[in-house]
Amino acid sequence: MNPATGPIKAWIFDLDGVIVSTDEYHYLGWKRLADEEGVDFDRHVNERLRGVSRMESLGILLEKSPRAYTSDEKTALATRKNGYYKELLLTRLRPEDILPGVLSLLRQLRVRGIKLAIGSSSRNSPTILERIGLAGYFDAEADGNHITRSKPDPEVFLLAARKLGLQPADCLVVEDAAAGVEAAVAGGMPVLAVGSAGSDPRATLRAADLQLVARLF
Ligand code: B16
Ligand code: MG
Repeated sequence: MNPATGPIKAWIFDLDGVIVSTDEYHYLGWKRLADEEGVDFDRHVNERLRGVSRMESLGILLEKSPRAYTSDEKTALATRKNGYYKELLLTRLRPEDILPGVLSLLRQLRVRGIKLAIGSSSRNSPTILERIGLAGYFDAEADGNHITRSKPDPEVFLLAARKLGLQPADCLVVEDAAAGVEAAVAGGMPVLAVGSAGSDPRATLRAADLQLVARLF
């Protein structure tokens, strides 16, 4: 059977903005850094950071910086923001923060024998899964610690498929970011776009949120 027309055998979930709203904590961390450095930063610019790596996010934030930074200074800035972000993860993040519909959807997919994986750009992915009570839940995890090229490169999703032992075309990616939708398409994978990417024309399927998707089962 042509894998591109065969049944979907796995769902690969982006983490931030799909499983849990850590995107708000990223925003607060970057906003604190930007304010301290005197850089204009708002939620509109923050939308461009969805799904892209920590250093690429910093590069976008510094586009409006009044001064230039050396490479060492940039590394220090990214480390500082990550400290602010981790502080929020460790003090605020709870299992109750899992987005509506997610647990119901995961359970229903499991019952149907569908494999489940994480495909996230975040190096904090293991901490986040631990905090929300989903450590060890997924059949495979691929995150920012395992890759060299961030979304929109497909590396993280291709790695997740490989860890599952499946062809990319047999895995449905679930994404909330334009960079993630682009990555899935580049990897030859069907993609369900939700949330901020919910109207992305490149997506195979689109939905406002996973609560709606869970109700389809
Ligand atoms: P970290 P995802 C991404 O997670 C975030 O959307 C993005 O805003 C962040 O810059 C990136 O992870 C790296 O995160 O600084 O924790 O390594 O959406 O791919 O799950
Ligand atoms: Mg995301």
